Amino acid sequence: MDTEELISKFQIKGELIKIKQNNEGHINTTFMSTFNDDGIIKKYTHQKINKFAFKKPDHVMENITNITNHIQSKIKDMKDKEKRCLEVVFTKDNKPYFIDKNGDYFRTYKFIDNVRTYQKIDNCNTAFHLGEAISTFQNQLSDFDCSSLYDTIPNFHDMRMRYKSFKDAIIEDKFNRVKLVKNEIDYLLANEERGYIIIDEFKNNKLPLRVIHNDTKINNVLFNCDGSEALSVIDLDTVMAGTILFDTGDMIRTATSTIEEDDINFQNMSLNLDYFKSLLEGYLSIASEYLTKREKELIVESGRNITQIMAVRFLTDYISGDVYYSISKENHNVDRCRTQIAFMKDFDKKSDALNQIIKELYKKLR
Ligand code: ADP
Ligand code: GN1
Ligand code: MG
Repeated sequence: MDTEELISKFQIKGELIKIKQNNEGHINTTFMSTFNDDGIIKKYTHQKINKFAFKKPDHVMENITNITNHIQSKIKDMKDKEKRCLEVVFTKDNKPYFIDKNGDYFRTYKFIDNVRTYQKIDNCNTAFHLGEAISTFQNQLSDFDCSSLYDTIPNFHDMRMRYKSFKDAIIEDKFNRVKLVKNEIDYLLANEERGYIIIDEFKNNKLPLRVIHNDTKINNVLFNCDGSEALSVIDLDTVMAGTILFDTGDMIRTATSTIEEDDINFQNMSLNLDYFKSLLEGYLSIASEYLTKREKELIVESGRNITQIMAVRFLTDYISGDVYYSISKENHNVDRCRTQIAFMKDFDKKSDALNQIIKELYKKLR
């Protein structure tokens, strides 16, 4: 079935003018369409849901329709409300997805226009707004019932499970790649125990269960065109119950890195302390109201922790033959892993400074 025919399954009026692919994400296949509806231009986002990552796309879509309805009810009186939350477009037979003859699931959202994403932050204000957007999102879902959410990827940020898969892949070494990434493997194995701090506390109920996004990387946040406001958090496939530290961690990882995740010059990777300060200022301006003492204590660690889980996941994927993340060049997953390791190393060098910054922020907020 071609793209045009797929799009025709959804409740969209008008004449199709253009289709364009978007390659920003690593998981779903995304394309945008433009329609002319009686002289009015309307745009949509269409995605093939990655069935390798999401075994039950119908659960993903049930979560997303419930979450977006919940958020929409909270923003209905706000300016630019159509830019502040994704809106699912249903099929002509009123389903949130269409299944083609191969069993693939497709969904449609209204395209949020006149916005931009960042692959990396280039000033403190943007970092502040990103932090604010993540806590706004968490806050909007703070009264959403966790138990009604499906686990769309079970054990998604479970470091123990990720290390198990990593070690299994090393033993299997299906593609004879282990010898090519010996240094990276050694570094990650040497850091294994520290990586378990957050997941173990979470499993021992020392950290509250909350509705979290689970993929708060910077290009999953839409900003207005001049970057002066972060409007919405998108990519809701992994919204599940978990610890909020997974979100703070991924936001710190992606908003404070000085180079992109897959830059081959990994030696240029470092953590920008000014962006860290602004990001946390924005985040805590809302989140300090609801975080527990222990969550606050672990925020800095969460940045290192999520970076570590990414390094482990990228390297596992490389060793397993690049089956999970989309890649566009040879060794793409190794490049990604190397930037993450470089970030962890710089993080350790700056650990005192990071703790000092957060201590001062908490003092100011008291
Ligand atoms: P993936 O899971 O593959 O990361 P995303 O849902 O994040 O897929 O979508 C990929 C990219 O498409 C986003 O980073 C964003 O640039 C763009 N995008 C997705 N949905 C919308 C939307 N409704 N409006 C505008 N841009 C969107
Ligand atoms: C994937 O879907 P995307 O590109 O926003 C991944 C995240 C990783 C990220 C690393 C469902 O995010 O967990 O942090 O790549 N999403 C999934 O860039 O695995
Ligand atoms: Mg994404």
